[in-house]
Order: sequence, then structure tokens, then C-alpha cells
Amino acid sequence: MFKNVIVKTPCKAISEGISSNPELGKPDYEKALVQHAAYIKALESCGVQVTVLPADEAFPDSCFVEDTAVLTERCAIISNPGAESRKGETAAMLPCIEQFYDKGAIEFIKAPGTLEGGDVMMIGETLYVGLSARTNAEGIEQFSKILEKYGYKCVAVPLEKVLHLKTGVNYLGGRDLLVSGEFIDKSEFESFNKITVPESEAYAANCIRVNSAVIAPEGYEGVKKAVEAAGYKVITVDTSEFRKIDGGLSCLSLRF
Ligand code: CIR
Repeated sequence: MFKNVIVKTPCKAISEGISSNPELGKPDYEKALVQHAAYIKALESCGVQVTVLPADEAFPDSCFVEDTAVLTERCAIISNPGAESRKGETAAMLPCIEQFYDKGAIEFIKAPGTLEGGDVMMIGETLYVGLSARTNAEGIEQFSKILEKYGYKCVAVPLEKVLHLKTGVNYLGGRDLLVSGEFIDKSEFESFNKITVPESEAYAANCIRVNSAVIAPEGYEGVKKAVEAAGYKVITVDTSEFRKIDGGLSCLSLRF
């Protein structure tokens, strides 16, 4: 069960966020605010307490708080984003995390190691971490040592195409994983029950399970039906503006 969620209000500079899909256009700030507010409502309907941090104009991608930290029951790990323009986001997040964790239980990924939280998926006591364009081998090495100290296991998963691990694989509950593209056949996940997302709905592989429900992006009926058929209650929210800069549902929050 998650009790807490941290989110950050999108800033006006969101229009300058990093995008691998410039053909989708730039996010509309006003629309992003409306969608973000609906996202918070959806989270609250799942019984979590949402901490909303103010917008930070210095960092266009700063609403994607997931990338700044990995929060577990036993420790918080402050990341070191691989994207140059995002590195300063972690310092801004630290005071908030200090309100929830003892100083001694806050760890840090340090340069030359890089790691972004979007590359980390936690299933029980195992944390899968993507070796990606944003998370390097040194970052994973540091992460693994930290996790070992707290009794967690780390499994590295080399990525081939997607931005982050959770762009294409997300844990729903029990043994259920939502998988798309390169994750359909990866050996690391062969023992799971896989709900396969078709290429045409690949964006919706990034859903989040929050207590009694799965929050999914609006407009991906195939994924919604498949997740419902697996026995989950689904809540949908419109994420069109975040999608324009490669942001999904998980990226917008830290859940713990
Ligand atoms: C970036 O490229 O860093 C942002 N535009 C999108 C971050 C998405 N975060 C995530 O998947 N955890």
C-alpha cells in the first residue's frame, strides 16, 4: 500500500522539455496544469496523501519527479539524472524527501554514476533497473551496493530502444506485468504473467498501480480492457501534454 505521493506542478518552461517526438508539438502549459490537477485527483481517489511542490521554472522537465529519487520503505535514494538539463532537480527535491525520511536513510547516486528513477521498477524486495541512455553502469553499481545495505536485490536490465525501463514495463500486482516492445521477450521477466501492449498503444504500457486501482492514460482502450480483464479497477487520466515530451503517468509522481 502507498500512503504518500509527491508531485510537482508543471512550470511554464514545460514547453522546452526534452522531447524525442518533436513532431507531436510542444506541451500547452494551461492544458498541462489542468491535466496535472486531474492526475492529483485520481491519486487522491486511491487513498494517498499528495504533497504538491510548487513549479520550478529553472527546470522545464521538473514535473517528472519520478526521475529524481527512488523511495522505498527502508531508504530514499536521490538520483543523479543522466540528462544534463535535469541534474539540478535533485537538490530541489531533497528538502521534501527529508520530511519523510531520517537523514541516515537518505542515500545518493554520485557522479560519474547516473541514474533516473524512471529506470527503476520495484517488485517486492527486488528492484529492476534499466541500463539506459540516462542510467549508466556506474550508477547501477552504486545503486546495487546501496540496496544490498538495506536488504534489497538489484537486477540490471539493458535497454535497447526506450527512454526508461518503465516506458515499456510496469508492475501491476501479484505476478502481473504490463509489457510492450522490447520487454515482451526479455529473459529477466520470463517468470511473470505478461499483459502485452500492442505497438499502437505502446505509450499506455506506462500505467501505475496505486492501492486499489490502476491509473492509465486516457485513449488507449486496448490496454484499459486488458488491465480490467486481469481483474484491476482502471482510472484514466488525460496525459496528452506530457506525452509530447516523453512523459508518462509514472514519471509525474513519487509513490511510497
Ligand atoms: C525527459 O526526457 O527527461 C523528460 N522529457 C521525460 C521524462 C520522463 N520520465 C520518466 O519516464 N520517468
